[in-house]
Amino acid sequence: MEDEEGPDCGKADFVLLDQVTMEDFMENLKLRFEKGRIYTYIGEVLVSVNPYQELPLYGPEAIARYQGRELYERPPHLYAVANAAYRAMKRRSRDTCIVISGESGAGKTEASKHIMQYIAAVTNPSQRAEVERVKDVLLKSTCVLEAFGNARTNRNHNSSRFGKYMDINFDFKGDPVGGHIHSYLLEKSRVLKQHVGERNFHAFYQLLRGSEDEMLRELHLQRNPALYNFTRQGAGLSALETDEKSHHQAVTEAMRVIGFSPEEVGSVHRILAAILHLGNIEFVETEEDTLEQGSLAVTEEVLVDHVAELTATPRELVLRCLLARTVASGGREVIEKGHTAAEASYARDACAKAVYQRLFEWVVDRINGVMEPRGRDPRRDGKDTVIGVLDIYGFEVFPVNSFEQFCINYCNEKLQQLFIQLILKQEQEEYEREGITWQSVSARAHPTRLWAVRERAGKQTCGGRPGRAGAQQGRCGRGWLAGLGSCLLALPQVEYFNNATIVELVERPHRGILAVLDEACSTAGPITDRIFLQTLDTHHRHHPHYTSRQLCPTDKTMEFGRDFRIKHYAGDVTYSVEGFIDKNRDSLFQDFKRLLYNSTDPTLKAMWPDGQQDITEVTKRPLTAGTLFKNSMVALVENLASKEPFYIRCIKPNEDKVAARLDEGHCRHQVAYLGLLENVRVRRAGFASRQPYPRFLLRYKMTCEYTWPNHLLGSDKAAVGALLEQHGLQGDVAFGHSKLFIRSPQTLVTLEQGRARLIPIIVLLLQKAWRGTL
Ligand code: AD9
Ligand code: MG
Repeated sequence: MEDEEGPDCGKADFVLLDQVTMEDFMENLKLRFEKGRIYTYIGEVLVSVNPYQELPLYGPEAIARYQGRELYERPPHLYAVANAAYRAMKRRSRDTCIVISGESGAGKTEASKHIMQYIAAVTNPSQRAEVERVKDVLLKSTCVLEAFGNARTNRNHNSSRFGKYMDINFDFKGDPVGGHIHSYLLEKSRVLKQHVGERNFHAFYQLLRGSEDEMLRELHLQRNPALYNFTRQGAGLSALETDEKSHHQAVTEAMRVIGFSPEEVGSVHRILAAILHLGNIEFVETEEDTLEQGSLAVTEEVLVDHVAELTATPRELVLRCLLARTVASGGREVIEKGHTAAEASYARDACAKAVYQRLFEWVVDRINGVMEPRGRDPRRDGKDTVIGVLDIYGFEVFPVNSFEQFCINYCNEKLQQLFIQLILKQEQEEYEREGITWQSVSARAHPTRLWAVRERAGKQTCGGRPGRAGAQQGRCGRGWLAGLGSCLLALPQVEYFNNATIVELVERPHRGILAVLDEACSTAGPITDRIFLQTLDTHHRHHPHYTSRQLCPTDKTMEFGRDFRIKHYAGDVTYSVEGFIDKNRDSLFQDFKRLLYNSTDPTLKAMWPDGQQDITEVTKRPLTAGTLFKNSMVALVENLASKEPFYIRCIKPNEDKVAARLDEGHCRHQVAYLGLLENVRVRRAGFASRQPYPRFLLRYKMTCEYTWPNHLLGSDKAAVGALLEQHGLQGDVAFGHSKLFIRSPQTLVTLEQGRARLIPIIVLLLQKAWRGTL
């Protein structure tokens, strides 16, 4: 593959580095980036650096070059990983998944789109109509989800503000026959508030700037986003030069192709408009105290008219929901309690957020309904296999971090755990499949564990003891025939940080941060974020990954009674507890739910099934946002763990989103917290390289008299044995059923050098033969 890339492009696989140090790693990453080689492997893990410019790497021709090839046959690429996941799924009928991780702006969503495009391009050669339909929906769904779930942030102009996991179902022919999207934790607080320079979700601006005049009139909207509280705060309006109108058309067209009816699209637009009007409603305390409304009034009644009209609900009820709430006061008795202005503003905001969230979830459900595999009978059609693609928010640290960052960073801890487990497990499984016995001293000490993993001062080690490898090599080295059987190897230890303790800190029953938060939320009477923080301090005062100003009074970077800090695997993050309880409760007055359930707009009504209940029937406390998120993370990790994983680790080259600039400090940090060096070490500790016998022969057969130009040794495996024996390299390899496992990168280097010496001679001979002068 390096031949194809050109001579000075560095190592296409970090495993081949001479030494595994941060310096060597960065040097290779930088060299490759400068040459436009944004992809590099660590074994089967793909490291990708966002180029922030269009590179000629994608499209039908590039897809054709990767289609059906083995991972290492071509230069590292997303297409190669997509192809490997697809082939693994097809060959072994095993579910696979592609986990894409990295910080905001590192290129995860773009990567997921290239993967989808690859899969769409290489499937359905027979052009079956149903499969084409599914592919269309899969591709078009991205555009719709981005409109509703993405926003401009300071770190990324098209930042996904939700996590996305998409399953694609394949039939026995390997054609996509359906799919399912799971979305995680939409950042709905963005509907109300945006930081300086940021924007609300794209859908609002697309509606305002992209709609025809007549439609805007019908929605009682004006074109200028600066006229609406929810779209003017971040002032990131004019900075974006994209053509909102064409986006609006593209999204509307995508919705049509997916199967949204014109009525549904109309409802979606009306709901967005209603949210914008809702955001402009203000409250004033009045002198008069009317029986219906207490002493509160809205400043612009016409806005209430608009909200009522657009949500197809009675105006008086909308007004009542905004100004008061009904409370069950024991038994079936119900009383109405007027809001203060502050309570009314809070209720309005809660309603706006909830309406947007339900809209987003409805859009996802609607797409899922269309993608559900149709008319499939497992007895007749066989079981579908699945490729899952995970594009989920990366680790986040802002000047002020709240409940959302806490959840996002917890999600990253979970995924990091999975990465540690899977990378080890995957290696183990491949050895088993290939009939190579893995054995290490510590593994025997802990027979229940797949790999030997030992805790040492917060670090863990995997593999056996150094020194045994030499002994094992000796055993393999008695002759290539001896090596053809199973081969015992023990591996040097690789240290890596196991973050299980941080995951525990967050999710442990009763004492974990989420459990303490839930308990605070269920406490009757006034409970403050500050009390929640005090309870955390009591429970975790000795935890090595937890601290607060109370526990560490000299640390002035935290505020008393407001901040706690978690030492995450990716770095320290200080969280402000302000709003934690409220965001975790995530409650909306039942009056709003009932109001919207009773809408005469069937689309809106369908989003509020829980509005059926009367306030007196609402007895059960709904699960909190934190618990729901934790449950969804546990389910996600279980799901991923059941599949064969492929990893894409995305790196953001600089903070300024500029092309062709790789800031070393910025990248080093990402390389460190993504655990990439450990990944290289684990890979090298086992086998640096593995190759199917035919491919190995194809590449190196010219270096051995028994194999060039063709061998007569019965099998490719035997021929590879002869080749290695001739080079005296047989001690450094293990022979699997179908693959050769090469332990040290040096062996590969020796073979490569031998090949490089011979190639000019062979070319010369071929040229002479061609000219007939031989
Ligand atoms: V976030 O967590 O959703 O905020 P992502 O998803 O990691 O983030 P995204 O894929 O949206 O980042 O990439 C950010 C921007 O980088 C894109 O809008 C492109 O302008 C740019 N980008 C990313 N990958 C590529 C690429 N392969 N080629 C060219 C790219 N530009
Ligand atoms: Mg994204």
